Amino acid sequence: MVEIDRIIAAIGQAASLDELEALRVGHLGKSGDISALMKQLGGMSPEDRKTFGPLYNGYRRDAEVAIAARKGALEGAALEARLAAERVDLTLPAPEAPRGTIHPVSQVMDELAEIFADMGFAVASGPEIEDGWHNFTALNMPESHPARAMHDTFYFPNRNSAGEEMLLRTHTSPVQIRTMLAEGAPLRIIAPGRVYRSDSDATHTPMFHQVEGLVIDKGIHLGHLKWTLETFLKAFFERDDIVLRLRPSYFPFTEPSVEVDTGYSFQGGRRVIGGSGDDAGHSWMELLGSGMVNRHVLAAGGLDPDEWQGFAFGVGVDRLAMLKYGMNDLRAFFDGDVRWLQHYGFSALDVPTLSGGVGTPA
Ligand code: 2NM
Repeated sequence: MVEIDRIIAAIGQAASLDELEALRVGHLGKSGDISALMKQLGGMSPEDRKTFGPLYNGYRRDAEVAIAARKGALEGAALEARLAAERVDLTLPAPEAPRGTIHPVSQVMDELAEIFADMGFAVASGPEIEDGWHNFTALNMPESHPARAMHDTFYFPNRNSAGEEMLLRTHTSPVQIRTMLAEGAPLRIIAPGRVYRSDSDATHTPMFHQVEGLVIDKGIHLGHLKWTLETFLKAFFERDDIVLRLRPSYFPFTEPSVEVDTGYSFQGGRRVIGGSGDDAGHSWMELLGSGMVNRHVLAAGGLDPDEWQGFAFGVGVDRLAMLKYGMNDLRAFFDGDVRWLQHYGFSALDVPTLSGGVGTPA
């Protein structure tokens, strides 16, 4: 026999959520006494069921309502108790300074975004898992192109639904293709990000960071490219005596292509950018690749090459960081050693701005 009034009273006096849950299981759980009554209904005569059905369903509903009410009351009381116990003393001294630092790669990427924003460039991004069309074909590297093999690409075992081979992007250029297709021209973007090549020694890691830039407009020529790179490097290295040397080169995606060298000298055992490479005590160092965007690439980006011209460039972010901040081993960038991060990291509060200076070590 179920005494519903006693059950309801016990629920109303449950002292904790655990105790309440035990009561719920005991009455409404699979082998609970109210559940047992419900099961009896199936074997009853129609007349009995008419009498006991509403009665037992009433028991169940009353128990459920009582449990919900008690649960709300217990939870409310627990919250009240916590609010009464917890205190924030706003007069306490500030905690010890945060230990985390901004990684030099993040710092340099922030600096690049700031410098190029000042010249009207937006930051574009795209997927690190790419298809062969965006990473190669659209960049004037068809399936047979030797550069496709030269890139030491990480391929996925399966092709996508369009039959394209899938890979980890070997450069950020597919972002430029995607941006041309999505936004059209004119365009001024930089695409910073992770890129992947199967390569590993003191100066190469299988993942590294690149920033590429793309300008598309009418009447763009190599002079615009040289001015842009000179202005960028002066702002980045924070000195006016940056001298560039443009050498003819070859990239599938640009025509003509130029390799950009900067003058540097050794000071205190490390390379310092500045001066002409032909000055006494100076040499030239290869720093960037660039050129006028090949008309096949513009066409792949959905643009009419007879109407629009563009220049593009690419440079390693990790290498820029090493040159500016004096690290000598690229591999340490990705070891996650907190001592290295303490030494080379930046304060999160030291945001690069053109007015305040881009990149003063913490
Ligand atoms: C480089 C060197 C030369 C480049 C080309 C393009 C695109 F997609 F617009 F055609 N983006 N980046 C480029 C050109 C990159 O890296 C060494």
